[in-house]
Amino acid sequence: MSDKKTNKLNRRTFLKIAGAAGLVTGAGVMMPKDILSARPEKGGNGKLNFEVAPGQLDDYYGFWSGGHSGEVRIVGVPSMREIHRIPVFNTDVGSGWGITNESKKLLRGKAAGDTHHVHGSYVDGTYDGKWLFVNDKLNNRVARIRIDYMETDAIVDVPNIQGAHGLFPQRYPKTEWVVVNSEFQTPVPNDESNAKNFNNPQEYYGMHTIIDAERMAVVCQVMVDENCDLAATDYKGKYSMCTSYNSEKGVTISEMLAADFDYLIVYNWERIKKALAAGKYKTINGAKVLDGRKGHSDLTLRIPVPKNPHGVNISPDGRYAVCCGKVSPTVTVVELSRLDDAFAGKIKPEDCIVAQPYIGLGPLHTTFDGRGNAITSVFIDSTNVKWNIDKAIQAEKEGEEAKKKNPHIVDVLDIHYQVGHIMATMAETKEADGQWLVSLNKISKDRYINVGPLKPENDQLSDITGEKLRHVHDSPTYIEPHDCIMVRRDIIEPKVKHRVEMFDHPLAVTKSGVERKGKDVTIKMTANAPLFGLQEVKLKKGDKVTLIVTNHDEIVDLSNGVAISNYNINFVIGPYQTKSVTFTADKPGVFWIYCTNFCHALHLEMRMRLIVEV
Ligand code: CUK
Ligand code: CA
Repeated sequence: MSDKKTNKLNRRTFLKIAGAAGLVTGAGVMMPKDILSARPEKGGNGKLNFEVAPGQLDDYYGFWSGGHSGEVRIVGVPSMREIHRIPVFNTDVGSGWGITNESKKLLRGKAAGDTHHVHGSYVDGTYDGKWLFVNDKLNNRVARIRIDYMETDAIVDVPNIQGAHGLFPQRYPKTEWVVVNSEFQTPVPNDESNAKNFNNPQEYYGMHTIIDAERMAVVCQVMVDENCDLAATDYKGKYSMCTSYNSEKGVTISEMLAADFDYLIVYNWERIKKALAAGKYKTINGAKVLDGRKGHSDLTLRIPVPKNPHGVNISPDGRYAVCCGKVSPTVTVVELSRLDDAFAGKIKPEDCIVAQPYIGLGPLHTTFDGRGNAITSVFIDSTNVKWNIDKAIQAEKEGEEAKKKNPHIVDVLDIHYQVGHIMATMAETKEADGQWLVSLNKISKDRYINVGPLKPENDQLSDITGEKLRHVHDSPTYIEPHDCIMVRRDIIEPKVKHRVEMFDHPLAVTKSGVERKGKDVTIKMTANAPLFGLQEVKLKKGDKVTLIVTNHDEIVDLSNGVAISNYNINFVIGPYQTKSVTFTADKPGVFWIYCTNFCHALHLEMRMRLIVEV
């Protein structure tokens, strides 16, 4: 199908669904003339080169979520080369994640996940290069990745929620808290003790959960009537916020689309801390649950926004929250300095809104170039729309006539096709540098050679240094990044180690040997290419075996793989790293343990026998 046809189809379906609920023309939703007719001509004045020659390094570390692959990826920007994968909520036989004892301890039996939002830890409004945090929408968890090893080092289960979605770390003064939202409302608690409410959606609630970044434990949850979709924190450490598209408490699409307005909900951290200190919470499934429901508390502020909003992003100067309308073709600009007065009751919540410019059909997410411009992804139109924040605010002041001319629109870039998140380099920090933009497009269709029914996603790179957005590169990606951040290399690279500290692992092996206590056998083994520390190990059928291996090779990049034939065991260990597995020797016979990760001219000879005697 041609792109035109697909876009039309998408537009039609959208209008049908939206129209059925009587929405698009509803109050508060403008439909000015299609701005695309006034589209500035193609081509930009940016001059950046995306090509990175052999031996040259990228300027940015891109951290991509992997969607329902459950992982996080490292992509070099601007080359868009996928450099590494960090397993998080998935099983990854390449590294042994989900197979080793160390990873199983974190996964606790759940080696599937759905990562959407990956963000870095902050100090004073910019990345400190210490941690990444990522949500698991499937099993309602938050994981932390330590950047020095680029490995997941903690996973916290979040109780009382489903659809753990928007996630954002505290930006100022540093990341002590991380917030995560529940996109799906559920009964609270959601178990047999509350069975009377299973069929009563009016008693389903959303949660804005606060997690302690250091301890990776739930600090508290703020319960609201609405669902909590995307998340953001301000640059002052005072507020976090979420968009909500289901203020209706609907359980069907048309119910969720019934109202003309939903909300941007703002959470007041000072009041949350006071409420916690005053014991104003109920403990439910181990979490302190505060009441943030409408009319029940002063912890929350609801700013009405049209209609089923999606992304909320904060401008790098910390002044504005930009909230995308999704079903409304507008974005809503909220001035954050007005929140204090709104919480104090001096102004109405809607008085925090300073502009509501037209963007296009299906605005989803916004990013920033650090020069006063915002760029918004528009799903139905398949465009990235660059617009000027000050001009939008100015036109709003001047009134409807000024607004109709759409003076805020700077450029409209066609993308291929159906964009979700977009992100500019450093855009979620006060150091937004307006160099590159990545458009994470959901549908690649005819953009690559045909690989069957499941096509890759298409990540498009644009040079945004000029007035116009200049699309320069396409890059296919495996299932299914939703969001990414791009961090300057000088922030990350000095923090990343070439080898782990050997004794970070309490079981690091310095001397190979076998210990037996009844049926419990511990095999301790070194690996040093091309030799395992043992030539053979004899077991009895039924032994419960723990194999611990430490890689003693000090050469950078020299990893050893440890695989046990027919025992479904396979993991890799980097220099000085230790990993372990536990299994039952239930099959008698001779089984070769071999190195999977090519390590030496005698790599193929790097193997030993596991003899399981009857
Ligand atoms: S969501 Cu996927 S495109 Cu999970 Cu951030 Cu908007
Ligand atoms: Ca709604």
